[in-house]
Amino acid sequence: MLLRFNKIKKDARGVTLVELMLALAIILLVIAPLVKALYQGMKGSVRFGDTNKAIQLAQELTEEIKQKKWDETTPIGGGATTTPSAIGIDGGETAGNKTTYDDIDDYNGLVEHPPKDINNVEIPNTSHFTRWVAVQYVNIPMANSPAVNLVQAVAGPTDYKLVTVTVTWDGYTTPVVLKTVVANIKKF
Ligand SMILES: [Ca+2]
Ligand SMILES: [Ca+2]
Repeated sequence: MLLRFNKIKKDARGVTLVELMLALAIILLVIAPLVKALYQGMKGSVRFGDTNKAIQLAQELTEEIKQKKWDETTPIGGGATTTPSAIGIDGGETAGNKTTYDDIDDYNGLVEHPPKDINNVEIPNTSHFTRWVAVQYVNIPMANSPAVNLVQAVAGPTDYKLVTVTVTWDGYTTPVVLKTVVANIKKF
């Protein structure tokens, strides 16, 4: 009887182990796609967050630039100038050091990786972002003009500067590009 009992017990354990293994296999089959979907969802969320952060970084730099003088030869906001300066930094200013910048087009050609605040201090948690700036003179044709493009790039000085801030980040697919036309407000 004792031998028979042991045999039955051994068989029962064997069946239980097989069932357990089958159950584990089924659980893995069910969980694996769920884990994969969850991982991809998290990756999507990160990309969405990066895009929002890139928009914020583009807006902040645009606002920083707009606070500067319209031109090296004008006050803040603009003013009469018969000889607008060339696009770019001017005498006594240092490329890449924004604390020396005092007019809009000083930012032309600026590349920030990582982005820096107005005091040229790195912005925390933005090490995987890069910002580029381009500034150029443009014309805005009159409303009745047949021109297809409302804003036209030109070589010579005008009363309008187009500021283009582009932001990219690790793993980006489409960069964030913010274009702003800043007019010279002639007060006198
Ligand atoms: Ca300047
Ligand atoms: Ca300048």
